[in-house]
Amino acid sequence: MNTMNRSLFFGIIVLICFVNFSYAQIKAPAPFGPVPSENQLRWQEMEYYAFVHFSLNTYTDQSWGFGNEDVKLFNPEKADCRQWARICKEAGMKGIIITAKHHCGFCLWPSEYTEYSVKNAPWKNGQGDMVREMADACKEYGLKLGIYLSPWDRNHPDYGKPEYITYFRNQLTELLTNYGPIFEVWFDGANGGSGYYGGANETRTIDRTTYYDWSNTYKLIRKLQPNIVIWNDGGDRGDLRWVGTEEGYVGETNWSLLNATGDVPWNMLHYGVENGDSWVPAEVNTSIRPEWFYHPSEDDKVKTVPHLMETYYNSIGHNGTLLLNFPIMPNGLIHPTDENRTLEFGKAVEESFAVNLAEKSKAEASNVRGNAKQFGAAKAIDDNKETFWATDDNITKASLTINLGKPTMFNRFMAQEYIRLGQRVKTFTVEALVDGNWKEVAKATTIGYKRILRFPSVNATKVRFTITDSKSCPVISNIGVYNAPVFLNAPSIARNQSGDVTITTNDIGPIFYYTLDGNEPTTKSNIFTTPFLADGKVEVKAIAYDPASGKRSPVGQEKFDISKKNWKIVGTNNEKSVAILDGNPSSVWHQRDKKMPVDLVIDLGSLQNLCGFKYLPDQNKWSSGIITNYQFYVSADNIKWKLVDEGEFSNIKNNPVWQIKKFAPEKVRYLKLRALKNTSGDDVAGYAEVDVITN
Ligand code: FUL
Repeated sequence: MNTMNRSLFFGIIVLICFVNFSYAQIKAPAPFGPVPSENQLRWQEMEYYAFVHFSLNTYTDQSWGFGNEDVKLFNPEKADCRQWARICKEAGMKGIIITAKHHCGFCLWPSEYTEYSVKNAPWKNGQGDMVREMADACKEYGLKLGIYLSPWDRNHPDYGKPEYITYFRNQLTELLTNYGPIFEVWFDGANGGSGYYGGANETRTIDRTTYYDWSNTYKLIRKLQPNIVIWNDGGDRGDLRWVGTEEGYVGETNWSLLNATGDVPWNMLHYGVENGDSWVPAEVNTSIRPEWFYHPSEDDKVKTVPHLMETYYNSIGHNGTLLLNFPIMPNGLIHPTDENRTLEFGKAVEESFAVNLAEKSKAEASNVRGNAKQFGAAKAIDDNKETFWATDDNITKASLTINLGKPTMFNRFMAQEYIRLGQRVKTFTVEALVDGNWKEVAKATTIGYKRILRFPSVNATKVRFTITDSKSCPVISNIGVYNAPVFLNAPSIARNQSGDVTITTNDIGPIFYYTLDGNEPTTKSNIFTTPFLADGKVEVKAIAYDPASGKRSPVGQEKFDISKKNWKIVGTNNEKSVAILDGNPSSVWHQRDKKMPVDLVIDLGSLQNLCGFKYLPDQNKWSSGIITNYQFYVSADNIKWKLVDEGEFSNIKNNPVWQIKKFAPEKVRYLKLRALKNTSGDDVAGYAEVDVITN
C-alpha cells in the first residue's frame, strides 16, 4: 500500500468508527420505572370492548340474584350471540366479556360441577351453551372473548368453605380450556354476604385477602391462558385495576402504576400511584344503562351519544380502556335503542378523529435525542406506534411545534407515550398560534398510553405541545390534532316538591323546547324560560337547540308520578328532611339519632294506589347512611301497617342509582321505608330522594 492509499484506508476506518460510535451513542432511552407486559400492551391497544350481563337476574328484574332463583326461568327464545357480536364489531369494539356466572351462581355454560346451569333450563331443552355461542360469534366477527366469573356464589352450598375454592378452580379450568383464547378474566369484588347457599339461607363472611388463595389461582390461569390479563377487585393485585366507580370515568391524572402490596384506597384506584412499583393500568367499566342487568323501566334511560362521548373522553381519553356493558333482554337480544346508541356513538368517535391535522404538517422539537433522525419530531406525527420522538436523557422539559401551514380550526389534542419504556410525563400544555400570538388552549397532567384534551375551537397556524415536567426524558409515540364535531347534551329535567319543573344543561346558551304529552319536542314546541308548574303524573321531554349552529341535543326525559305537594315527613321537625322530596339528587337528609332499624314515614296527604317505591341514595358513596337492606310498609291510617316488600339494594355502593321496587297494588296514605342495614355498618339512614310508583 502506498502512502496515499494507506492514509485513505485509515481515513475510511476512522470514519466507520466515528459513524458507529456516534450511532452507538444514540440509543433509545432506557425503560423508566415499571413497564407493561406484552399481555398488558396488547390489551391496552384494544381500547374499547364490551361487557354483556345476562343471567337469571334478567328474568327477575334484580341486580343480584340470591341464588335460589329457578333455573326454569332461563329461556331466551331469540338468544343470538351473533347479534351482540355484530353490534360490537360495527361499533368499533375489539372484544366481549360475558358474565359466565354472576353472583347468583347460575352458569351460562353446562358446567360439569353444578346443576345450577343452562343444562337444566328450558332454553334449547337444556342442550344450550351460551359461552360456546359467544365464543363462536366472537370468532366469526373477529372479536376477542373475555370471561366474567363471579368468585362470590350465592347458590353453592360450600361457599365460604375451602371446598368451594376447588369448585371455583374447576369452573375456571372449564372456561379457560374449552372456549379458545380468552383475553381477559374478570373477578368481581363483591364477596360474601347473605345467600341461598344450597338451602342454608344464611350470611357467610369470608376474608377476601386470604379465602380465594389468588396466587395459586393466578398460576392456574396463566398456565391455561398464557396471553390473558386478570382483572381483580377482590384481593391480590391482578394485571388491571378498577377505577373506583362504575359511572364511566377515571382521574384526569392517571398513572398506570400501583404498588404490588398494601391497601388500594379509592384515590389510588382512580388516579394510580405516581411512584408505584408495578404496572397496573386502569379499565373503566360502565353500563349503557344505569344498571348492569336489563330492567324494562330503564328503556328510556339508555345513555345518549353526548353522554357516551363524555365517557369516551373520560376513559380512553384519560389513559384507560372502556368496557361498555349491554344488559341482554329476556328474549336474549340487545335492545334496539341500545344498539342504535352504540352504533351512533361509534360513528361519532370515528367522525371526531377521522382527520389528524398534524399528520400532513411539519414538526420541530426543542430537543431531539442525539439530534438523530430516528428520534426526531416527525416520528410523533407519522401514525406509527412503534416510532417515537425522544429527547436527550437529561431533559424533562421539552416542546414540539406542529406547523399546520395555514389557519386551521381544531378543538382536540391527543398525545401518546411510548409506554413500552414506561410512563413519564407529569404535566404538559398545549398552545395555539392565533394571529401571530401564542395562546394556551389546554393544560393537563399525565399522558400514558393515550390522553385527549378538549377545548373550544381555535383557528391557528401552529400548535405547540410543551412537556413542562416529566419523570425522565419524554418519549412520545403519537400526537393528533383534530376538529371534532361538538354535541349538545340532553337537558336534565327536575321537579321540586311544589311541582315546578326546571330544565337545565351544562352547555352554554341553548334554547330549550319541551312537551308534556309524550311527543318528541321540536323547535315548534313550548320554549322553556322559567320553571313551570306540571304537577301530578306527567312525562316531560325536552331538547336543547343551538340557533347559531342549528344543532339540537338528544331528548332528555323524565316521568314524574303523583304530586308531592301535600306530602309530609312524619315524626321529625328537622328542616333538612325536605331534602328527600325536593327533586334535587345532591341534597341529602341523614337520620343520625336512631338505632337500626331506622324508619322513614311519609304521609302522602290522601289515599293513593301504590304499587312501588323508589329510593335514591346519597350520591357520595363514602357518605354513611346508604341503605343496603330494607323493609317497606304501607298503611291507610298510620296505625295498622302492612309489609309489602323487603330485600336488598344490591350494588348500591358502587352504582348509587335509583333503586326501583314494585309490589302488588295497595290503597294507602302512609309509607314506611325501614332501613335494616347500611354500607358503613352503623345506624345512619340517608336519603337523597324517595318517591312512589302508583298505578
Ligand atoms: C359489580 C357487580 O356487583 C355488578 O352486578 C356488575 O356485575 C358489575 C360489573 O360489577 O361490582
